[in-house]
Amino acid sequence: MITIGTAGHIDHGKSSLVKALTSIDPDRLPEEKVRGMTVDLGFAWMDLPSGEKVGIVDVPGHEHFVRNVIPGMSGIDGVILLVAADDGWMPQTEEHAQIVNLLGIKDCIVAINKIDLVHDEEWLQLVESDITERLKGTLLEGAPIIRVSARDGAGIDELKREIASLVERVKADNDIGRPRLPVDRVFIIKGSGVVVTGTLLYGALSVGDDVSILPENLPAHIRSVECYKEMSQKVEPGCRVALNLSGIKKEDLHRGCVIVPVLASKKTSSVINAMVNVLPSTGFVLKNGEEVLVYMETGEYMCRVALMEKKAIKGGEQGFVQLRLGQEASVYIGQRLIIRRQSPADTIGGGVVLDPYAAILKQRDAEATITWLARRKDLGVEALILTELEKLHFIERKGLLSYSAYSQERIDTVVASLIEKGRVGTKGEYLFLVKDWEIRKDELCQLISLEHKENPLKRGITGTAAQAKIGLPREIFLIMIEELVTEGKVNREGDWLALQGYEPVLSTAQEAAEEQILSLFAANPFSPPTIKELSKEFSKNEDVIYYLLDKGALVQSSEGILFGRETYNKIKKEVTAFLVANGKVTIQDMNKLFGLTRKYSIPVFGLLDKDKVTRREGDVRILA
Ligand SMILES: Nc1nc2c(ncn2[C@@H]2O[C@H](COP(=O)(O)OP(=O)(O)OP(=O)(O)O)[C@@H](O)[C@H]2O)c(=O)[nH]1
Ligand SMILES: [Mg+2]
Repeated sequence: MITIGTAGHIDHGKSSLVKALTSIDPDRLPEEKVRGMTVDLGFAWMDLPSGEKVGIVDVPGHEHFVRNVIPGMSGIDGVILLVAADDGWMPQTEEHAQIVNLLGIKDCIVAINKIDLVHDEEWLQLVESDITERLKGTLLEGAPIIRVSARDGAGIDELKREIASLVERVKADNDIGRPRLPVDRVFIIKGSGVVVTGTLLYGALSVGDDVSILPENLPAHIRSVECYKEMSQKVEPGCRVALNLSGIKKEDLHRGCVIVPVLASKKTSSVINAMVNVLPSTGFVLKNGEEVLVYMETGEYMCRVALMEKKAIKGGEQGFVQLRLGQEASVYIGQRLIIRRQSPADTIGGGVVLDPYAAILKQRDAEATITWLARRKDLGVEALILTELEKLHFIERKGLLSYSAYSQERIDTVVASLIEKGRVGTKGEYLFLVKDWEIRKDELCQLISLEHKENPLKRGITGTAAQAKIGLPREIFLIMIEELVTEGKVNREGDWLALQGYEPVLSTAQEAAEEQILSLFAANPFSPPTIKELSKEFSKNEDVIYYLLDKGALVQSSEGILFGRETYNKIKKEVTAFLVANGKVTIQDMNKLFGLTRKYSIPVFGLLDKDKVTRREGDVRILA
């Protein structure tokens, strides 16, 4: 299914032509009827001889309402550009044609309307050649030109035939399984509730689907679906649709919302890198820091522009920019955008999103970012995959480029060929660049080595700390460690990671401190110090205390009391024997057995409980 739109200057007969084609008056607002002028989008549809239906979006021609034109053109595949025979090409003919071109709308028919008013063939030919000339160099170049009269019906059949062949031409496979409905209208129908309309893109939606409303990410449920006034179970992309939603209030919906299936992946962004073209005709120069209005699909966003390459982009030039939106938006790679300024209110350019989830640009990264974006410029799927992996390093297969206009199958096919070519690797659920794998493994070894250097008395680094520092997904981190262990590069003990063969090295002073500490514990086995006291006493060699704890030569209770390992093992052994013989052990028993005061018995019980030797029962301990 496809939807087409009208375009053209005010009063050139767009709405009249839609009515002549479809018998539906697209001007639905009372204000529009009174003023005889379209203010907001109108919708109609017609049947083709093939039986297929074509949706038509009618746009306003008045220069004040250009901001309503762009949402209407979002998602349409073809356009009828109207030029009144008596007026010829006018300012909004120009502006609309530019928008059509910037949005990359595939196909166009030019209709010269009101031919009933002009009987001068020479004049008509002049109008025609003017149009032909003006469309040169745009996507609209070479579009068929049909003479019509919406008033007396002349040429309407020919126009219908031309629309039918446009539909044939653009009929593309626009179902990539990633449905999104940019909302252009929200209203309430008595008895049914909230209804939203829009041109459905990229995938089908069905009755019963759970959806998210972006950018707010609110949940809703599709209660019923209508396509050209007919109820249906499922609607195909390209179609004008009306969805009746439950679970959401009208106030939470607005033009600019996007309805998508409930997904786990990224949904919105406010920092976008794009390629933009500045229109030659406006005399406008896009400067760094400029505040502009950006239109994407049916949304309008205040936005600040950061230029990457040069100080300014002049009319007729293009360049990479970063767009910082004033609010979150649902954006995908390849999405078209229009740029307008507020005063004077005119269209100054447009572009295409190359990275919807960009990091705030730092000047020192500009050059690398430009090179990276340049590789994406043509939006080829292979280049997108490679650049995406370069940026994110490790990506879960099912999430790769989920915010693009490529289907999962297409991406999978190209990934498979990249794996075959040895450029992309895969482990677990993840994909990565083959060259990245060894680099990251080296980085991991360097990280451990750095830890050895900074804390030579420590056993190494814990896996948790290493993973956080290196920033790898857990699954990949574990696979990488496993590989390093197998290769004999890393030694793993519990959660501790060390380079193979690493032994903590003590200086002479540290060795002396170690000896003093251990003899202190040997001298007072059952009235040992707390870690605080010990740290105070050995303040110059605090790390030796941690080294002894790491090594297991000292044991620390949760209260901070330290015991020598041998003493603790002796207590453990004797308490176990005592329990076997007596069934329970009390604080008094601990005093009798080891001369431990209450201050020490309670921490010892804590340690024994933790080691699953004992278990608390009232005031006594029993065997665990
Ligand atoms: N004589 C003649 N008048 C026409 C024709 N088509 C439209 N008109 C008249 O032109 C005026 C404007 O027509 P609309 O269809 O409202 O024009 P529009 O392009 O939709 O105008 P906006 O939506 O405001 O941009 C109306 O008075 C129409 O009756 C035509 O083919 N011949
Ligand atoms: Mg109109």
